Amino acid sequence: MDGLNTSITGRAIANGLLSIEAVNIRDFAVNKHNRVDDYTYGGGAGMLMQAEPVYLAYKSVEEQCKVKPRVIYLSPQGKTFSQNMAEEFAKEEELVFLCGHYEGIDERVLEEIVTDYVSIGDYVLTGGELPAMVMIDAVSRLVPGVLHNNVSAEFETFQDNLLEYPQYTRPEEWRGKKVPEILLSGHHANIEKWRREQSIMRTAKARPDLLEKAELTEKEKKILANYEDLW
Ligand code: 4HQ
Repeated sequence: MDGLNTSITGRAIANGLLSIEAVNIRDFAVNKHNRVDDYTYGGGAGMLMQAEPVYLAYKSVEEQCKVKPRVIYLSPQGKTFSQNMAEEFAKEEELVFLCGHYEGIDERVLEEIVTDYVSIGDYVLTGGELPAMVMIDAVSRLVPGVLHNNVSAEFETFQDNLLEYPQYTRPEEWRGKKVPEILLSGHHANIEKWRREQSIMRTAKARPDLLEKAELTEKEKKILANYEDLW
């Protein structure tokens, strides 16, 4: 889980806020060549991970857990990962991510140990490690103390089913492009109003599917209807 040792998650690990351990299922192979894959019954292309090495690897992890952990299997067949799911998983003390390779894993061991089937999106990868790292990153930043400014985890994108408003830093003018005047006004109420409007407009344009779940005031709905007439 190399990529997680850098940046924000890296610091959280160094500070003892998170710990991430990887277990190699190959170490639990039940044959001489340390193989954990085999042909599929019924024929067809590709290999499958056998039940027993996966089961033994899981049991070795479970042994170290205080309570029976949730076991997340990364698979395109799972429910699509979301911010709401990240919040749910962040409440758990420990999580187990089961990462398959080849064509997947023998169904019987999945039935035995998996509690949650999760996909990170509709595309096919070679293994579950990258999806697991994506989930670990999204869950980690919700763990208290991982982000320095704990407000940002709350107010960011998706918290209200709205995309973020545009943001600017110095200089005030860059290659002829100016920072919107209102942001320099110091009028905080107006700035908040402008940002909220920007968020709503952006979401309407880029992600109308999200906007259906957002809670807009009647006034905001009217503003949006007016803008939509202008597109
Ligand atoms: N996988 N979201 C692992 C994925 C995937 C996804 C394909 C998972 C191969 C063995 N996992 N199997 N998309 O594409 O979670």
